[in-house]
Amino acid sequence: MRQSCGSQALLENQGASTTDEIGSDAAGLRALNMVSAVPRMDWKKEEIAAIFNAPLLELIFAAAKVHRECHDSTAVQQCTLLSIKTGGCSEDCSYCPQSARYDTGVKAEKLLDPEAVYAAAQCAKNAGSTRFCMGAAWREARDNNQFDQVLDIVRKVKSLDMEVCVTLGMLGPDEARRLKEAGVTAYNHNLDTGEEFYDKIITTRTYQDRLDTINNVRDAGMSVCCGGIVGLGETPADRVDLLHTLATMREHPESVPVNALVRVEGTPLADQPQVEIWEMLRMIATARIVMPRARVRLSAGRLQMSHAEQALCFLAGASSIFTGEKLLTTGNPGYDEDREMFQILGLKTLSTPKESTCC
Ligand code: SAM
Ligand code: DTB
Ligand code: SF4
Repeated sequence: MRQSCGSQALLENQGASTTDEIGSDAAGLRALNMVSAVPRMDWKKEEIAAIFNAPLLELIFAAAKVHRECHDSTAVQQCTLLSIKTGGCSEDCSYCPQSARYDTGVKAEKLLDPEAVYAAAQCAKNAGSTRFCMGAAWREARDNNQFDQVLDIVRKVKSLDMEVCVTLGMLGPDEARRLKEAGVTAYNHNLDTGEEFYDKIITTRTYQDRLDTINNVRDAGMSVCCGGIVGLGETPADRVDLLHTLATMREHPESVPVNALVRVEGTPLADQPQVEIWEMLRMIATARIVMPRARVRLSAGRLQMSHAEQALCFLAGASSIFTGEKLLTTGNPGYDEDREMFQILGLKTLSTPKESTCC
């Protein structure tokens, strides 16, 4: 009698047939059996749904295999965030403490001066960060004096020889070109959630606006950092929608932040239930499988996770984190705590982008 092993055995034990329903364990196991580390942009939504809904430990195992084929799984990039222009934002993103429409206690501040930003970036570099990401609570970047100041800041931070990322809201082609010329490596602009659910969360800009910005970023030659948030009240199908949009872009984003909603008092989403680790793991593992070369970033929400939970996220394919005591306005584990976690887990800091042995 033929011996079968691994998920093939599981499949056979379940008597899987080609008529299995999408979302069944058998369909999931079959989808995992077909996974490869070669990037594809022709994913069908049903294929991603089957992977996303596969038995969790098998999903993590499949993602871990892809991760090891495409990346050095012992290296995790540290990326440090700084809010260079905090609060007072005109937009109505329901999760965001920086919207002027919600009473969250976050005050509108002026753009930081280049010296202060440079000092923070230097500090981040000394602590092991190789990427510095600067955020502004703006609807969009406009051709004005404030934007010129951001360009000065970018030039200064670039001199530290770090990857420079900015997230300034919507971006037109000219502003994108000028950011690239000033030395920006990557632009972060999230889709946040699936297209169908999107208008329950934000009404002041459309999904298409976001896609247009991402295209402008790519056309200007910057790398695209684009992901979303888990825990907004979306269904698993909405999460699959988001992953499908990302994984069928003409090029996969170079980095994919997966945020767990940070529930902030005063925002419309303050009373959402806490995101469960299992939900984050499904999202990270599926992102790893459908976008094998991307840096999948375990982003907001780490303060609520134990080291053991974060270890599972790294196993499932997360290859980057935000470091430092603050994200933009909310808390994050400090450098010392992360250093301890890296030591326990045998992880090292990704020292240069080249160290990621992409297939
Ligand atoms: N204003 C710019 C924009 O919206 O693109 C840049 C900054 S904005 C704060 C960047 C991203 O942070 C958002 O798109 C969202 O994905 C994430 N974010 C904001 N508030 C969050 C929260 N409370 N929990 C999790 N992620 C959040
Ligand atoms: C991303 O996807 N997450 C980061 C970064 N990109 C800009 C922001 C998280 C913000 C969490 C809420 C706050 O600290 O204000
Ligand atoms: Fe403004 Fe960005 Fe917050 Fe939306 S996510 S309210 S655009 S700062």
